[in-house]
Amino acid sequence: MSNLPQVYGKDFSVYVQVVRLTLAEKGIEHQLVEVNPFDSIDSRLWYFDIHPFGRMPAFIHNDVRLYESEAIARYIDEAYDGPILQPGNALARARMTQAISILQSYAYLSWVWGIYMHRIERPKKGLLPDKQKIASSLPDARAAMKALSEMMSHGEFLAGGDQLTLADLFCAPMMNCLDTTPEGIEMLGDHQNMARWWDRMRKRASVKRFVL
Ligand SMILES: N[C@@H](CCC(=O)N[C@@H](CS)C(=O)NCC(=O)O)C(=O)O
Repeated sequence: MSNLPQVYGKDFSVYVQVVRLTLAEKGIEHQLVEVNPFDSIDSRLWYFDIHPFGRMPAFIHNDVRLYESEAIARYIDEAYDGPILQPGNALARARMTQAISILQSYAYLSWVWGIYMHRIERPKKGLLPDKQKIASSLPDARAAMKALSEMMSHGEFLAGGDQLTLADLFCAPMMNCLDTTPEGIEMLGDHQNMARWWDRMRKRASVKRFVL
């Protein structure tokens, strides 16, 4: 039987991608156990024993069981060997946490659900984008982009330094959604350091394998 860490969810989920990126950057292989929270509840009742809210991702390795992507990512970084993905310095670590919080609280809803879903996913299903929803998402979407751009003004990575951190791994999957939309392309045009950051991130093996 495989002793690899198991990540529960679907490959398209940005939060599943965050956990897979974290494992990949640490140099750890894993098994994806497919479960789709958007399927009918009857087909996935078993999963509520693993994740009480039925969302993705969840993580199991030996007797360790976790859910919530930030908790999982921090655990992976601290419990396994490999490159360190959280700054040791208190201020840099707080800035990393601030960036992750911006991404979870403002960027996820506006970039992914407010803009990307309406510009890209709904039209794929033959549905019209809700232009009202896109318009009402733009203030948070732009504010999140500006805040991250300012935080990165002194470094190559989002926590503001020259070290890849979990903040970059939270941002890459969300940016991958946003940059396929006209609104995202315009925002990246206004924040060239974020555009350069995304160009660099897209070249990483982990991002090519689990996000693009
Ligand atoms: N705070 C959770 C968020 C997880 C989350 O919302 N995942 C989405 C997919 S990216 C999901 O499972 N959605 C299913 C639903 O909304 O029912 C985490 O960080 O793990």
